[in-house]
Amino acid sequence: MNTEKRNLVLDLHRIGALKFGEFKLKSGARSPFYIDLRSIISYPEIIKNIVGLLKAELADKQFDVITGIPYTALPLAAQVSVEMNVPLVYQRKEAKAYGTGKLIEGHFEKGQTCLIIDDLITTGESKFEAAEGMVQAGLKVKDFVCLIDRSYNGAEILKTKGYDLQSIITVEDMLTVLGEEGKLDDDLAQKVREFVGTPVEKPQLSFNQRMRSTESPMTLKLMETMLRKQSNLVLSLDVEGVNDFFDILEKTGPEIFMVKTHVDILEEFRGDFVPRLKALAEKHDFIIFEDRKFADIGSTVRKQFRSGEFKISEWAEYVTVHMIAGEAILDGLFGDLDVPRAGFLLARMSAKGNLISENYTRQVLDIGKRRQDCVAGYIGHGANIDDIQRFKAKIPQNQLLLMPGVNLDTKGDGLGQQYLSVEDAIAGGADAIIVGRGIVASDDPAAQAKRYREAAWNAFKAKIN
Ligand code: 5BU
Repeated sequence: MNTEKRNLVLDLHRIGALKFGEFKLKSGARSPFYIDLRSIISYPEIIKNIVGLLKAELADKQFDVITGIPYTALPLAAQVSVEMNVPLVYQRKEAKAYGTGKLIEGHFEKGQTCLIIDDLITTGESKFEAAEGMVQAGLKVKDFVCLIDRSYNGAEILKTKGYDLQSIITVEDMLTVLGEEGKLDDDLAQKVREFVGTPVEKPQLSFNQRMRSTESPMTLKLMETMLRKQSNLVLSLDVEGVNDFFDILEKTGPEIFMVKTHVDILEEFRGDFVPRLKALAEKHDFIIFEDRKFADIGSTVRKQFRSGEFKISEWAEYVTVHMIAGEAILDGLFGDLDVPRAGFLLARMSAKGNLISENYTRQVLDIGKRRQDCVAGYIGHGANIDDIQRFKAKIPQNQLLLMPGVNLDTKGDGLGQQYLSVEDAIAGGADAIIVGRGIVASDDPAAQAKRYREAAWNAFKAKIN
């Protein structure tokens, strides 16, 4: 480690930007150290040193514009921009509500490459969000440079989306320098090493532990049914004919723990539809889930859920909900209802080119986590196992991830649907798979349902044990 880096560690420690002891993190976890670089702007000498280190790191990289993630890294990037004569851009925290409404400030051309500077990397999440904003604005992103890497495997995580990460100093560098200078004792340094050596993801709980930590009866009901039926297969029964509907459901009922309907696809919705559906659900012990994808203001969705021809709330215990209209949709749907009902929030979609962003997904998960009273889990998808795992790590373990867009025999349907294999879906972290045409469009739905159930349940069992 060169003198500049050693000095940086010592300076940061001296000004209290690196602290050791016991700290409670936002997540509730306890950490033996704490890094807060916000105050460095008040120390021009330290900034000068950092900018020198950044310039050395950037010397061999290709980029047309540069940015720093607000707030801490933005003044650093500004200084680097001036000294290296590279234009600066930056991303607003919120899009402007008036004027141009643009998210990125500064002049650039579409197709240019933007290098992103940040102060710290822990999970990589804020890096993905920053990159996404730049990419949406037409810039390319390849390299990230962080001042301090305090992550377990940040570079690997960024690599899952093709980004390269360079860091100026690591936690190990800090421990070495401070140890050598007599500013940190060995025990504390060891605690920090152990802490950082623990992946940021929470330890994976067993399914039983997850059930014990689930307070919502509606989520528990799903988990119990899965275990009782030894199935994590949801049948997506999108057929027009009522006779076909019941014929397939009678044959596949033993294999599934839940049926997902699109009731508005049926050619006729006769008076006996609901009693017949409920009778079959009782006979084969499965749950009824209507994929209505509510998306309007609270007052409207309340009527859509409870009134009209279908009176969905009377027979579907679970429904899907888009969060585009904000949290009040949950009160509209589930408030003042005399039967227990819950929703699955659409956190990610399987459709090609869908407009859901990382940022949107995170906000959906934030709401769902707060509203476990009426949110049983999420509908999600991903490009590959790594991508799904990263998404799954953000979902509370006492809620469920259901994954549509699963097919064992084909990759797509020519209308934008993108399929994953059962193995990839479960390995990524899906708790249950939703399968439609893989079963419904076959000549032998019963045999296909068995095939999907076995593949999904075996993969799931191997994982949860
Ligand atoms: P398929 O026949 O297995 O492609 O049917 C998938 C079902 O899941 C279908 O009912 C869709 O409406 C539903 N779905 C989906 O495919 N992808 C999504 O992102 C969401 C729902 Br949300």
